[in-house]
Amino acid sequence: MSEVVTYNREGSIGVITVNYPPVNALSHAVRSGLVAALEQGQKDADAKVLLLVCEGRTFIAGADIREFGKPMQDPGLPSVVDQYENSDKPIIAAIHGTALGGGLETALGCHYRVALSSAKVGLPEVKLGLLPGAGGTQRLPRLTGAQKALEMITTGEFVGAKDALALSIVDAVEDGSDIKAAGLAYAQKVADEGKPVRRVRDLTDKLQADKGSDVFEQFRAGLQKKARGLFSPFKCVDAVEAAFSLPFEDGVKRERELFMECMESPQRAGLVHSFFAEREVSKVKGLSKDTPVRDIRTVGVIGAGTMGGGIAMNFANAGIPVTIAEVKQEALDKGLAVIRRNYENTAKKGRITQAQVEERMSLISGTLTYDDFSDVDLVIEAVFESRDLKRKIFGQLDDACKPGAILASNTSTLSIDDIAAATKRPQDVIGLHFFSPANVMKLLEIVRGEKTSDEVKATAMALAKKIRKVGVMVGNCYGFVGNRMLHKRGAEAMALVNEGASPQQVDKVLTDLGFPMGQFAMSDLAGIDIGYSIRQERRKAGEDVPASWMDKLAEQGRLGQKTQAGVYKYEEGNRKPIPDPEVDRVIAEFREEQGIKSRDITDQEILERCMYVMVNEGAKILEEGIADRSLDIDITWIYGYGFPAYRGGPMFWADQIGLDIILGTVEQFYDDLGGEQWKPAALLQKLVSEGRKFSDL
Ligand code: T1G
Repeated sequence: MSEVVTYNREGSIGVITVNYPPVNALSHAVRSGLVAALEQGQKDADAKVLLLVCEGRTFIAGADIREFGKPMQDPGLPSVVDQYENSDKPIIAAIHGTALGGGLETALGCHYRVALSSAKVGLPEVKLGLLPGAGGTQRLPRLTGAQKALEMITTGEFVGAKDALALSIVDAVEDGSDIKAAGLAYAQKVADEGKPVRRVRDLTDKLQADKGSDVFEQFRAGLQKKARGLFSPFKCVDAVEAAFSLPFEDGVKRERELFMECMESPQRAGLVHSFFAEREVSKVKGLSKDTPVRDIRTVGVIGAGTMGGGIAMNFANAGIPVTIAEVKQEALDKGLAVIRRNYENTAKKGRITQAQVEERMSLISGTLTYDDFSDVDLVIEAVFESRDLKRKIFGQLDDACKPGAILASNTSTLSIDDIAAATKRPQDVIGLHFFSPANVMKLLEIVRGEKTSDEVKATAMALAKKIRKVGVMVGNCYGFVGNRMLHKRGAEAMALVNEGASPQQVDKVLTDLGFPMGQFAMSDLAGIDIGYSIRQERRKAGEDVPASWMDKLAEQGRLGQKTQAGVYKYEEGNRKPIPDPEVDRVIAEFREEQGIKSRDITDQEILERCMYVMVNEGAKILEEGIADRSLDIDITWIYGYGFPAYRGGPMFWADQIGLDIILGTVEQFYDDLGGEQWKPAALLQKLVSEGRKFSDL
């Protein structure tokens, strides 16, 4: 008897129980156990109906993703689902938690479904680059019709129990939290009423209603924009369409063909890597589940500007009271007004209610003195990038805040160790680098200082989860992980334009790769003056930072979107970047001044120079221990800069290309172009010589 799936009878109800923590995923053991338990139930003459229920926090949450890419072992899930559907005794699935993917498909193979009101169901395979591969694309539309099935399957969004009831995905919803009691009661009702076996595959009325409609063409057209560059959403539509054009058996065959196409696509590999990497990043080297974590009940933020305001919103959203400190009442009032306006705009879009706007605003207060921080558990400094100012503030906070309060900086380029040295509590100092807009972007780079304690690191990681950020622990160096690699890409992009490419050609190569924005459109969004002042600061510090045509734009006051002109021009109230002949003139003038003879540059060269320089820098970041694993770099880029998750992040993407190819190209550029950024990373050379990948580290 399987120990992950058991069978026992309660009265006239045969109970099949799955118990495979953490989420009852359909591993080989679970699939085999389900078949064995079903056979027992079939043979049990005293069992009139069968009940499928799960222990732990959720009903089956899908196929076991850890088995992907390995040889599939029988029984495959489709055959398990078919065996349940072909049972001659009615089977009831009792759903709690999240019935997802193969979990929902298994429930759809049962004859009735009862769910707790807190439960959710969904077919999120598309988020892994797949499609429901155990009959979901054929059974779901038989219950919901084409439109809703297409929406659920191409977005992977979950549906709450009450909506699932309205869509006939479940047959009953029960309040309370005892799923077994709810399941037994419903099963008893089915037995008492002599309800028949009702196979979803035999339901056809919803199919008739949509037969011949153009819903599929309409959906494909809509996906062109929403699913730009993606593979599986379009296969999802093909599979659901088969339910309306083929008999069930043929439809399931068509689904299987399409599923295998998705399973073999590189996008599935990238998305599955991203799925696990997002969970692995929270497991930080040197920390464990036993590392103590401090309770963060109240927070202070210094600076009510764009970053400070956005940061404060994250805490209000999580129900944590936050006080913003400014030097002038006018700046404070302006900052609070911007926060309110952001919430009002979100409410206008229907994403939050007006009551939530007021509730969150009530959690945000302002002050002109650090005396109000005497009892806060955490302060996050978010003033502009001046070393002296930050050090002064941290000295003052050290005096104003209680012992044990954590002092964090949102700095994006300055040294956390240098800032910590301005206090007598370096063990309580850490970097919390938010990405703009801070209340939207999910990435939080958590920058450990030399002296930052494990308790403070663990507290920061736990806090990231609480404010719904993806926290990545990184070391302290110029630009940490994300910006350090971004600066290399930016320098290459500017050099490519110096040499003959246009900004829009460079940007298109990056958006074709899957980034939401190109390098220069992103500079315009952030403000060209930011890069300009960083380059000026580094020149002042004596670094050899080459002159740039972008300096000229900044000096002409073309700062980007905020001045309706930067690398691109912008029409009033429109963020769409428009190439500007004036910029072409500035670039041509700059080339002439510098004696540069421009040349045609291929898209491939742009791709290699912008992306391989990042991979090479990422290898150096790993060598230096600034990132512990290549997946930390992947997640930083996916959640901080929009690197397409279906490519798995820059290091996973490099693995797929082949590190030998990357290294050969880096060496060639080092010969041709020179520059520290093209010096091949020793780790890259080592991995190639050993035939290993970044993901092997
Ligand atoms: N397989 C293996 N492990 C899984 C898993 C899965 N499907 N889902 C979660 N885990 C692990 C996860 O790695 C973590 O492990 C722990 O469970 C808790 O997860 C044929 C082919 C269920 C909503 O896509 O959306 O079915 O880090 O931190 O925030 O058509 O996990 O503790 O070691 O995310 O409470 C379809 C994916 C698969 C669901 C819970 N199913 N999972 O969220 O916890 S494809 C999915 C989730 C499929 C069929 C096809 C979430 C969750 P560890 P967690 P959570």
